[in-house]
Amino acid sequence: MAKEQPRSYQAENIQVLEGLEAVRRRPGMYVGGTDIKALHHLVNEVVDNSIDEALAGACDRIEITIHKDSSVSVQDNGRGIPVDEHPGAKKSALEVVMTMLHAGGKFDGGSYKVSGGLHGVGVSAVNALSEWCEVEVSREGQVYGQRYKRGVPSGPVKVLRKMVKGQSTGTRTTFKYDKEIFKEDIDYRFETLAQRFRELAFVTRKVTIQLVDERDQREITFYFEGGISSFVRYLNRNRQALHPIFHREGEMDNIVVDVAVQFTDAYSESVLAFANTINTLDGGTHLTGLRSALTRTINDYARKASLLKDSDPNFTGDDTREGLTAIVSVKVPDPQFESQTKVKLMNPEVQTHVQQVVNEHFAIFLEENPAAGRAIVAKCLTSARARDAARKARDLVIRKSALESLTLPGKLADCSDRDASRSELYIVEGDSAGGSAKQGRDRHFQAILPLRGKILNTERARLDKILSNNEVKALISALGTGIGDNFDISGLRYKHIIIMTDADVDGSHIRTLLLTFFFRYMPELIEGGFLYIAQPPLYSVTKGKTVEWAYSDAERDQVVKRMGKSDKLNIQRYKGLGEMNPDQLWETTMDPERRVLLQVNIEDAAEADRTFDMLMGDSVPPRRKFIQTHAKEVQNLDV
Ligand code: 0RA
Repeated sequence: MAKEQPRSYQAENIQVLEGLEAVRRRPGMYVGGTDIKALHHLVNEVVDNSIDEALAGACDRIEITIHKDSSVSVQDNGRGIPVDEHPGAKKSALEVVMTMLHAGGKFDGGSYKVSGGLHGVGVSAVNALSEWCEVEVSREGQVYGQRYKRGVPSGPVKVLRKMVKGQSTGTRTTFKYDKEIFKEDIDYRFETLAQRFRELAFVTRKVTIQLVDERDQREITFYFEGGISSFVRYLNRNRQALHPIFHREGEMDNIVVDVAVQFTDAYSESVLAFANTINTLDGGTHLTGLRSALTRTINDYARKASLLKDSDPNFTGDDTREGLTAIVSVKVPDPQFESQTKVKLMNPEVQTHVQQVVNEHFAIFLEENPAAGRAIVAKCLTSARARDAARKARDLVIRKSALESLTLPGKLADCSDRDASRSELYIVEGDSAGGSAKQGRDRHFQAILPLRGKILNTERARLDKILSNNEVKALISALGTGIGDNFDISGLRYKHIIIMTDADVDGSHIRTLLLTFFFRYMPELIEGGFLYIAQPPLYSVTKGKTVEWAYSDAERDQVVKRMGKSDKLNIQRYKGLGEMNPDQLWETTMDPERRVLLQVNIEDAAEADRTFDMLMGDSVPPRRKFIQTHAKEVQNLDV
C-alpha cells in the first residue's frame, strides 16, 4: 500500500470534492432532509450495503452499535469491500465506494444491488454528511483502513494490521454525523432503528442483526429462521389462526417472490408489501398481484370443493380480506417506484410473477390442507354475508329516510323565512345549548336543530348505523334534500348549514361525524359552499359592565393587556355552549354582524372522513398516531 502522502492527497480529486459539496449543500436531495428521519437514514444506508452482501449469500451477521458520542458502527462478516485499485479511478476501490456518489453498488458485475437505500445514494453520501468516518476492511489476511473528514480522505487506504486467527472477513464502518448539517437536539432513537432492523431481519432470513446502544446499555438481536413466515407468526401472535402458515418462495427472470399467508378469526387485515427490503406503504404491483391471486385461488377452490353453490356469486376482493395476514416481499433488479419516497412499486412484470407463484402454490396448499381451505372459505362466506346484510340495511335506511324526510322533525325550531338563500340551519350539540340557541337566535332566518347527546356512539359506530339514528334522520328531513338516489339539491331549505359544537373532545367527535356524513352522503352541500362551522369563543374577559370575547389563548392575553391587569378582571373559560346565556351566544357566535364562520371545503371533509375511519376503525396504531400527532392541536380542548 502507498505510504502516507502529504496534504495534497486529494488535490487531484476535484470531481470528488464537488460531489461531496453537492451532498452537503443539499442533504434533502440525498437523505431526505436534516431531521431525525434523515439521521436514521444514514444508519439504514450503511446497513443496506451489508444487507446486499447478505443477499449475495456472503454475510450472515450485522452488528450496529450506537456509541456514547452518537457515532455509529456497522460491522458485517461479508467479503469486505475490495481494496485493490479500481481500474477506472486509479485508486483503491474502497476509496471509490466511500467518496464517489452512486459508486456504492457492486462492481464485480455478478450481482445486483437489491436492498433498500431509500434514496440509493450509497455510503459516500453518509460519509459526506459525517464530521468524521472510518472504514476497516478485513480481507486477504489484512485489515485495511481509511479515515475521512466530512467525506474527504485524510490519507490513502492503508494496511492497519494483520487479521488475527479465526477473525472473519468483513467491513466495519463508523461515522459521526455532522452537527453542522443536522438539526440541533436530535439523536438516534433506539426503538425506531430496532423497528426497521426487525423488519429487515424478517425479510432477509437467517441473517442476525444486532443493535447495541452504548448510551444506555440496551441491545436487541433479531434472527428469523423462517423469514416472513416468522413475520406472519409475529403479527398474529395475539390472534387465533385458522390454519398453518402458507409460505412460498419462487424466482423467475431474476425476480424473487416471497409470500406468506395466514387467515385468523380477526376482522381486520394486516398485509405488508416489501420491495428490495423496503416497506412499500402504498403497495403497488406486488400487492395487487397477491390480492388478485388470493381471491381467484379461493374462489376456484370454493367452487371445486362445492363450498360455493352455482347460484352463489364469486367472492369479491373485499370478502377475502377479513382476517387476512400476509406478507409479500419481492427482490427486483430494477425496481421502479412511483416517487422518491419509494412507497409504491410500479414494475408491471412483478404483478405477473407474484400472481403465478400464488395461483399455483396457494392452490396446491388448499388442496393439500382441506381443513385450511374449508376454514378460509367459511371466513370469506361470513364476511361476504355480513357485508351484504350491511349494504341491504343501509339501502333500506336510505329509502326510509327519503320517505321520512317529507315531514319536518318535531325538534326543529324552524325559521319563518322560506327563502333558502337567506335561511340558516344551526346544528347544535345537546339540548341545553339547543335551548340557548333557540332563545338567542333571530327566528326570522335562523333555524335550530339540536342533536341530543352523542349521536356518535364511540363504540365504532358504522356510518350505515348512524344513518338509521333518529337524530340523523331528523337532520336529513330538516335539510329537505332527501338522500341517496333521491338527493335533490333544489329541495335544500337553508343555504347556510352551520355546525355548532363544544370545544371539547365530544364536540370534535360529533363535528368529525357530521363532516363525514356530509362528505359521503351529501357532498353537493360542501361543493356548493353551504356548510360552515361556528366558532364559539373560548373565554370571556369581564371588567365592570364591559365584556370582551377571546377565541384563543393568545387573543385572551391581548384582551387582558388591553383592559389592563386588575383584580376586577374576571376571566371565564367556556367549556360548553350551554354555559353561555342566550344573549351571549347570539353576540359571540350567531350574530351575522359579529360572528366568525369557517366555510368547509371538500378537503376538510375528506380529512374528517379519514379521521373518522381512524377513530372508528378496527386498526389501533393509526388511532394512536392520530392522537399523538394531534396532541399539540388539542391543547385548547378539554380532554
Ligand atoms: C463490492 C464487491 C464485493 C463486496 C462488496 C462490494 C461489499 C460491500 C460492502 C459494504 C458493506 N459491506 C460490504 N461487504 C462487501 C465482492 C468482493 C469479493 O468478491 O471478494
